[in-house]
Amino acid sequence: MLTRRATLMGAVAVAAAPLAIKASASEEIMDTSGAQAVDLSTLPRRKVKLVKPPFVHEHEQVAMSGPAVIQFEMKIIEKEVQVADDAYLQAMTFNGSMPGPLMVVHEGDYVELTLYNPPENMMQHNIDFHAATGALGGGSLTLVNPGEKTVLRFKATRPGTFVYHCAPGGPMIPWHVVSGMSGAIMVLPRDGLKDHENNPVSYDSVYYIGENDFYIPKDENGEYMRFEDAGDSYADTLEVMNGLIPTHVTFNGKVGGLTGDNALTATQGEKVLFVHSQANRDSRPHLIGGHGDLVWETGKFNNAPERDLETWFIRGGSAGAALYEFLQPGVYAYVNHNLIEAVNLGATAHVLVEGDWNNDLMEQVVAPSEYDVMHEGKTALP
Ligand SMILES: [Cu+2]
Repeated sequence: MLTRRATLMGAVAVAAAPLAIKASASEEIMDTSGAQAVDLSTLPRRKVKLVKPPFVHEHEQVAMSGPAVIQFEMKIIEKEVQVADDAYLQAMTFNGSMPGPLMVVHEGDYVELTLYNPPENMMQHNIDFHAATGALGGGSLTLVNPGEKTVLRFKATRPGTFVYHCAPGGPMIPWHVVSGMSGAIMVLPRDGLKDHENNPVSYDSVYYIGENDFYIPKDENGEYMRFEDAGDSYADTLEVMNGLIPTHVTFNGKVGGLTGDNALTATQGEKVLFVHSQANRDSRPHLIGGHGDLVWETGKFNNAPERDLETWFIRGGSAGAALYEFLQPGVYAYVNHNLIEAVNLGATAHVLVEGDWNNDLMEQVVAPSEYDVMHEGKTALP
């Protein structure tokens, strides 16, 4: 029988052969068996089924009862995913989606996650919750080999939006993250969100936009390479990763993941909360034709939201939240306002908004038309 550590290194060797992967501190398995037991038997327990982003499971904005143990399940799925018309990724995912699902709880609740690593997977995985305290965010208590499951419980002590991601140690950490293994949790204050003056504020709907940067290698003909499995893709992918220039920057796991048939929808007057996460790289969301009415740029609800933002900054390894009431109908583009990333690399979503045009906010006074070049336009220049 192999020791756990031996199994761990074995799995890494299979995954990354022929590269030698050095053990790092983050691969230590934490022993908490001597700790005093806690009794949560009096707390209610609630099972919540996670849904695929950009959608978010049903939840109360203001908690109607006291703290509970909220039980979630996630399955790690390794599979090839088409991330653009001409590009495929050997993806590693939480629940099969990139990003993984958004979990919503309230401050003071206990998050209890059962994490499955099915036997058909090749890699070891774990989960590091930025919302959690200790043991590398749970990473050193959740390392699961293929065929194993683990249950982690942590207390959600800080309200806000937080990233979670896989972090199985050493160079496996960035690789698993840029292979798709990240998501977010939203810990709401028990009495709900507050505006800049500490007045209660609510949203009519919420979308979770997970941004991913991918590093897909090209062959000698300039075509994106496809691989047998994740292990097969590692060496070539690492070379692109270490150049720090992504080949794709996507919302919802693929170029066009939230446009066309997959576009988001809203109606005039609807207040939409956009939760935006990026586990690895900085981003700068911007809603073209709209604003962030209230923006928790760093995503932490104990801090007052900023108002009227044109663009906000999501630090790599964080999740932020922006609330906007749509005032005009039409197609809005929600982009990463590095416009190269938005237009050429994929970081664009569309929001289709129904309603009646408000000429007071904007009016097309003269439609584009030819003008009299001899007589018009003279006063435009100084
Ligand atoms: Cu992983």
